[in-house]
Amino acid sequence: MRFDVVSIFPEYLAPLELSLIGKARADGLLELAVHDLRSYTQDRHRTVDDTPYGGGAGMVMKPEPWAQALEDIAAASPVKRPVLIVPSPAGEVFTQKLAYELAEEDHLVFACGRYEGIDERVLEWAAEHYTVRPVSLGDYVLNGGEVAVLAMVEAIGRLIPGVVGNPESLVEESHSDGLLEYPVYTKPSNWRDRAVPEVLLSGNHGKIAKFRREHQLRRTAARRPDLLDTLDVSNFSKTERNVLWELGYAVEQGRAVRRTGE
Ligand code: JDH
Repeated sequence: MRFDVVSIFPEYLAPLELSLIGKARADGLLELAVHDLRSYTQDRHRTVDDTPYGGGAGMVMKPEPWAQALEDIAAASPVKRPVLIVPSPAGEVFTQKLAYELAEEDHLVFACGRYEGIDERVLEWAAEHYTVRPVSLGDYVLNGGEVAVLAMVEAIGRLIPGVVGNPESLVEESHSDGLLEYPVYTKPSNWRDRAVPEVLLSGNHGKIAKFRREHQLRRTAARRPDLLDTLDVSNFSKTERNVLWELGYAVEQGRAVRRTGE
């Protein structure tokens, strides 16, 4: 897999050289290049922004340096139509599902905007060479695309075979069931007067699985009730349904529905 990142702050992407992704690069599992957008400018001031047509606060990124950068990168692509990811507060939300989808690609190019974003015509024009995907990291406002790219490259990169040390953890993840994780513990078994839940020391694997499942459901109901609303619970066991009931949910037509007054 090849990654190219274009940014006016290439130093911002330095963490990609470290840890998991840096190791995968060193092992030849993925290639990554960071490009300074200013190196594609033609004027002596290396200008990348200008005032917005229609008025308003802030500046907009000029199209010409972007076209030059994206043209050069597309020309050097190992594939016919690379995917251009454009981080944007107005993009589709980046999810684990999208990470899996993008991990199948051979070439991903990331265009990091700053200021109020990139002139919209760049995205229209880029569709001639790329599959263009405006993507948002989530519903909050960042100052530019760089932080989003750090998160996306890490989430996608770790799905490439060989990048994550223990492939079992990936298999477990891909079977993850739309619920939050159960809590985890390690030694010492007593720490500052807090004991690890006894069942986890019992060696009874049936009871341990039941305990973990119950806590997944509890956490999800408390922190992410939105996940329960869309979950298919038609295959839930009697025990799982009982936990849901205690959390205030009934099962109706394969869905968990909040119990009201009676
Ligand atoms: C790329 C520039 C800064 C800030 C306008 C938008 C009111 C526009 N999840 C994510 N949040 N933010 C980004 C992101 C931000 C970026 C760029 C990605 C390039 N910026 C910027 C504010 C606005 N603002 C929100 N509206 C409610 C108007 C750009 C991101 C990702 N991925």
